Amino acid sequence: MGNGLSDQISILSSLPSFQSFHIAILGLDWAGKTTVLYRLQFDEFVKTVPTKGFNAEKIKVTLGNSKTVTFHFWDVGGQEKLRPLWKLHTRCTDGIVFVVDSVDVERMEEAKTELYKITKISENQGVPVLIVANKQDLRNSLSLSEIEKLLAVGELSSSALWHVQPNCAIKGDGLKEGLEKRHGVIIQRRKMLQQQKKKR
Ligand code: G3D
Ligand code: MG
Repeated sequence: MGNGLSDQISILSSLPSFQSFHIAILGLDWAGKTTVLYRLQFDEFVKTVPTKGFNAEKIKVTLGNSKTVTFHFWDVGGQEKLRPLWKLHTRCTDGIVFVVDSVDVERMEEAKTELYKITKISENQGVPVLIVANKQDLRNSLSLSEIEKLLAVGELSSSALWHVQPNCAIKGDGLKEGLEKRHGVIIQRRKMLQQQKKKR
């Protein structure tokens, strides 16, 4: 599910191969951010330890059309004391991946508050947001529509260009599918920003 520009934008072929994209991976502690990052990097489950600061990884991802795209991921710790760092890591970002724990009903309101806080700051207006509904393998996980409702994603600014992706970081790669869906929008936004810069 999503909003804004069509997911079908097919402008990937116009992307120079040297280009890389900055993506900030955010979300509450324990949501599964680091597991998601390592699943993407190693294509397997890697046991994590709590992130004290951040993990930065440059990863080449092969998207559906066999095009390989380089993403520079910043997985930033989600504990309350580390959340002020999020703003620094989203400076000039091409996209935000916001990971939520689909079974953590009690902290969904807190996740919503943080999601709103980070997407509402002026520098992040128009930044594509991929909301990863993680831990969908667990029996008591909330459905996508329940998560969308609890996070009130419909009330996010229309320019936030959000998309919600179901995921199980232990078994599969929902993040890759989600990135594929956001990639066209990310490229289009970068081109638009470059054109605006030239006009100045
Ligand atoms: P964080 O980086 O957001 O703080 P982590 O979270 O990646 O460290 O993961 C927190 C815990 O959630 C870990 O538990 C991890 O294995 C688990 N986890 C991450 N993704 C999934 C998932 O999709 N499904 C399930 N069932 N668990 C997941 P442990 O006990 O391994 O430390
Ligand atoms: Mg972590």
